[in-house]
Amino acid sequence: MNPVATRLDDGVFVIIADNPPVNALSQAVRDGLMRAIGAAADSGAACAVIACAGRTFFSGADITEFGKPPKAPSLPEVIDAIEACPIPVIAAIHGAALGGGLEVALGCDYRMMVSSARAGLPEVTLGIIPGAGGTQRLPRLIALSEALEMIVTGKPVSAARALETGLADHVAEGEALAAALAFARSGKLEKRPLGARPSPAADDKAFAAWRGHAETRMRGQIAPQRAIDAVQAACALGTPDGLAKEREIFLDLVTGAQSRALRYAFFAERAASKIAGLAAEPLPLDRAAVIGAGTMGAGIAAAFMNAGIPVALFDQNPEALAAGLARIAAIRDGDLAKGRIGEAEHSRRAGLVSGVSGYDELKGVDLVIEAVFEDMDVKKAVFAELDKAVKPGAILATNTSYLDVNEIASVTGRPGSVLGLHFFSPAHIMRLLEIVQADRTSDAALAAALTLAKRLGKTPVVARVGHGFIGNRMLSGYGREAGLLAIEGASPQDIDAALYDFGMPMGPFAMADMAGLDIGYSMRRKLDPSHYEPRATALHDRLVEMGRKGQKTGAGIYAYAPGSRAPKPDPEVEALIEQIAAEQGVKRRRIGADEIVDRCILALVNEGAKVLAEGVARSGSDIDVVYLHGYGFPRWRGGPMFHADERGLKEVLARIESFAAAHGPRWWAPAPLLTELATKGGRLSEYSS
Ligand code: T1G
Repeated sequence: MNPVATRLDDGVFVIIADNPPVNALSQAVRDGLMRAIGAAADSGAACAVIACAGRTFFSGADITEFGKPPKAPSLPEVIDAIEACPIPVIAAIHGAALGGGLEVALGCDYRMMVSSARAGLPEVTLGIIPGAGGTQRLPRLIALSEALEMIVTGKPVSAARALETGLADHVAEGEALAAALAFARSGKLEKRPLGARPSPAADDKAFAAWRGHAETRMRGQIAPQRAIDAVQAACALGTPDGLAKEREIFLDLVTGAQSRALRYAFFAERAASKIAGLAAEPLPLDRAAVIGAGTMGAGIAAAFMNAGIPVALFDQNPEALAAGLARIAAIRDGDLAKGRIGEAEHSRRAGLVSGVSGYDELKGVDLVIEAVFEDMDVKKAVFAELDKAVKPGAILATNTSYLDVNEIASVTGRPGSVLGLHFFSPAHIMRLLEIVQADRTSDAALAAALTLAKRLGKTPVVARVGHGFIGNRMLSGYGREAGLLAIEGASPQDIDAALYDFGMPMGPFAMADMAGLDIGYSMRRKLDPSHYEPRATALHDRLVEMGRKGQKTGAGIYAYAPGSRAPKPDPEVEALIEQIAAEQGVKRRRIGADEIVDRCILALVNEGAKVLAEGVARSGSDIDVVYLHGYGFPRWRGGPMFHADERGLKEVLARIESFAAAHGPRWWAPAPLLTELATKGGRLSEYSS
């Protein structure tokens, strides 16, 4: 069925595409557009309008077609046909004109946007560049520096900004097609193909500035640099040669590892919030409360405030409550100062937050999130009180990062309404939300948690109960290997540098100093020794006992100049490491970056395969979403599971077996699922339990 309809509307040839859910430019749509523009040329109409039905203008090429044999007509052919159409063509943009969608609009002679619409070229976020003229036509329409910003960052612009830069010719209120028809009849339109315009003047300063931006802010990614190559070609070559150069770069990238990983991440995120067969009535989420006014509690309450959900912050300690409310106010004031929100939104948000100290004040809330001290007895006491105080049917959630949610639920009379909502600090910023589905959590509560995640702008991943759930359980192996490597001979700064170069946002030692070495110290004292390797944290424990807790005390694994957060290697720590190695009878050796990366990253992979086999994670792609959104794993590697698949599970298994031979089976015995997939074939990222 042709998803593109046409009609003649009082002298205007109207073309409407309808390809739910987001009008991706599938082969059928491209074919329909090609036929429609041919008909427009012969229609005798004064001009044509291209619009889309549904919630958005074209959202870009159909990503599901990538990696498959291309099907004619190609998008560049369609856009060339639009540009060559003898009558002026207007793009009527609502929702978002993204990627190929904006490129279609650039093939038109005029671009009309409704005020709520956005326009962007997000291709670099998929590891590619605009491949249908975007890098050639956009710099012929708007200033080179503005074109570079859109193409290199991939960030869309608002209709207002598009009007300012000249990307949009007209911005209107109301329905896009009606506004475009009014624009079409508002005056004499003319053909003004962008491809016929002269090449823009090169600006080497702008090129250098954006190459620097890409190097620092998009470290490790190939596409942003190649996108700049394509824009430079627009300045150096005429349109046909420039388009050919762009296409060559696009085709080179679209078959590359980084694009495969980034497209995988795009679909993995969307799959994570879909639970097959979860049919449940949506529960109300109109009022929330957060128990515990510490850093996490205040951050979680701020996330609700920012999402427009009234939230009561609860703490029985008046000083703690005041400090928590002040923390939330500081977040709000910071957003105002940085221009992220205006005065009206600032005061609206202030009105959403209240402070309470009595359980009886929680009667009317729909959802409570407990964020008190990470101690089972404390949490049980709180849940017993909540169960009495909060109305029937309200959801009781715990923000615990490790503890058994089934055990917490057991002290309530409503286990069906109990689950984990594990936020990552800072809770109002980090996208990841681990939703811990306890054994008796009802479908209604789980569905409500998924809805809540969407309202909070979080990326949810459902985990089952298990020590540390998904992310933190795997992270313990990563930290363990870093700790052992430091004793075995790699310096903390070498270990941090190797993992930073791999693409992690920060090395494990710098991260430990930032979080505070005392956090792990106090947790290990409560942990079952089977959960960790004391040799790996001997250094951390010694430092805490010396009062060196990390950045907050000006010294930890690294030294910090007063007022500075820049880690500096400390000879005193290096001497301490030598001493601990001697005590452990470890003969230190030189250790290269490859072994450092493999020991830490494959520890994640091996533990992830166990998490997967136990059903604590539903799928390998869920595990990857946890690591992309909760731990800063480089997105252009897809996540630990996808990374292992791309490396080859046979090679990964052989490497892990070599570590088992060298360091013993306790931590390095290969996960049975990894052995199975490596032997029989299969991919961790495609496995689901
Ligand atoms: N192709 C195929 N499917 C897509 C798609 C696309 N471009 N965009 C979204 N979907 C699916 C998505 O997987 C989900 O499926 C459903 O639509 C709803 O999406 C030549 C080569 C448009 C802002 O990068 O940013 O053009 O899970 O949940 O939150 O130079 O989708 O329901 O089965 O995200 O309202 C460039 C990608 C492509 C835009 C809507 N375009 N999409 O967000 O819904 S490359 C993009 C988005 C390109 C050219 C190059 C968002 C959205 P399911 P959703 P949403």
